[in-house]
Amino acid sequence: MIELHQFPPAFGLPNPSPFCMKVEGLLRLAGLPYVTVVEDDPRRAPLGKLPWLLVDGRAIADSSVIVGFLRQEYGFDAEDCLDARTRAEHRAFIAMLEDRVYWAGMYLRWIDTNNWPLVRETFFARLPLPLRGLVPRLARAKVRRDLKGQGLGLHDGAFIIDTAMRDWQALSEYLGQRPYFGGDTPVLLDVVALSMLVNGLRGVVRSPLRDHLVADGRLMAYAQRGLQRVYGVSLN
Ligand SMILES: N[C@@H](CCC(=O)N[C@@H](CS)C(=O)NCC(=O)O)C(=O)O
Repeated sequence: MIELHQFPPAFGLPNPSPFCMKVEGLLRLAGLPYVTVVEDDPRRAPLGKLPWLLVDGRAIADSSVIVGFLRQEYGFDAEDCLDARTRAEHRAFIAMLEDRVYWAGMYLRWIDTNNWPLVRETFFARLPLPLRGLVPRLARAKVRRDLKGQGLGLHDGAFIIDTAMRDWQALSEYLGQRPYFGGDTPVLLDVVALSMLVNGLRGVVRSPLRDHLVADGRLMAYAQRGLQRVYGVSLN
């Protein structure tokens, strides 16, 4: 049996982590049975991040390693309907989403003062009282450091939001009138984009980026359609 180690659900989403949602979405598309093991502290994970899988005593950490594992172990390739050129384009969009758009989302949730109180409340309210002040402060400082290391965090909020807006605009154009990036069927890029998109819409109280996403009818319809198709839930 596959054990999926991930954060508990939050913000009315299957998961507040786009990477956890990605792996759960892939397992669902593959039709593989799995059980979820909820973890709150990523420091205990094999690579210090969630999600990871435990399969017959083997730990497989990092969503992109998991993609390769599912292909090798179960013959599941979430891109097998794509030609080589389209796979190459999707690879570039996945990198944009995971290596940049994700970090804009981290900025909005963890650093932007409009959203931080909700995030602190959601993730840390159950901590015992003496830790409830300290742990969120340390976690926020780590996100600030990580954001600087990534590079986006060296800029102000306006630049970060504008960058992510342009990225979503590019993705919306690329989707065009198709139901999914895979055409009629969701593929790997869909799972990544949907996970990132719904996390940009929920768990963020206020931001011009969220307003931009809400105003893009194509992306909103895509989010509804995809969430229902891949995760069996709707975006309330
Ligand atoms: N490259 C990893 C990224 C996973 C990741 O960034 N997970 C975040 C949650 S969305 C995490 O566990 N962060 C904890 C930390 O950095 O301390 C993957 O694809 O799985």
